[in-house]
Amino acid sequence: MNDLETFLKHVIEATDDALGRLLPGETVEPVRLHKAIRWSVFAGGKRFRPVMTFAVGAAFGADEKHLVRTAAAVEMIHTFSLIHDDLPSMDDDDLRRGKPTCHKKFDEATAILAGDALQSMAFGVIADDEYLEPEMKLRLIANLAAASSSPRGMVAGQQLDLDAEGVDPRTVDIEHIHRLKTGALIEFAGDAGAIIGRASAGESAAIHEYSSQIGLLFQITDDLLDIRQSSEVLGKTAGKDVTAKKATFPGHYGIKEADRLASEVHDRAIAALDHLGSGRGLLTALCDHVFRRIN
Ligand code: GRG
Repeated sequence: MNDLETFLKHVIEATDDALGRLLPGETVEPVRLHKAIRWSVFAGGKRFRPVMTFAVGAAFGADEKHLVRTAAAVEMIHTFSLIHDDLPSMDDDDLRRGKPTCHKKFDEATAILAGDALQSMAFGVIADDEYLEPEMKLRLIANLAAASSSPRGMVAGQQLDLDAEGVDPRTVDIEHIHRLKTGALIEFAGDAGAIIGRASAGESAAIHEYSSQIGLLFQITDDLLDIRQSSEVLGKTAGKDVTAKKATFPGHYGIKEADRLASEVHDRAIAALDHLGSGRGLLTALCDHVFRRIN
């Protein structure tokens, strides 16, 4: 196992351990709701947003115990978004993380409530962090609220994405949609590592640029994988973007140009790290990993 693989495995374990402790147990009433929450959270995600927080935090020497609650909180918001995105009124998907989606396994009302609860819990998890100072927690909570909502965050991006379905791709600002829908939360995850690691203003700006490019790269590679990879490997229904007439990078630019764009965005993310001194090895490896990812 190389250094990055060891790091990714460690973040998954640390995040899952925290989530296991922070989420209500399956025997706590209402049992159906807590079973649904745990079903979706522990269905086997890559924990990429926690990885961003841990990797950036590590670059600035942050202690893991200062990072783990924020990492768990961002994963709660992400899982909430996946549960709601899969609902019949949105993407109407049966498969997520290789398992039946929350509304398929349980029912639609329970899936809506599971997402709602996860969203609110995330903010409480940061507010109750015993290791972070109140001012830092407020900054993290305000940033997470903006990144996950509207007009500059994930919910705004989801609305724009729904509005763009079936519309002539040439008339759609695809980069803007995905910078909000997928990018904003990944950007938050990176920025949070810099906040907790007490990065300087210059370092924080470099990390913001890096995280923003990684968020975009993550979505471009996601769109390309939707075309190239099997449902089995992805753990979700492959090829869905084309059938649902979604606004995607390959749909907008063609596959060859989307590949070229991914390479350009990868290089921009690496270039952003030029402004950082030491500790950028892991961040460079992470960027390469997103560029070459297979799921
Ligand atoms: C419903 C409020 C609301 C928002 C939904 C992020 C999002 C907005 C929906 C997810 C749908 C989707 C497939 C987006 C494309 C990129 C993406 C975020 C993929 C899923 O994230 P991964 O690959 O998933 O990190 P895992 O399962 O590994 O956590």
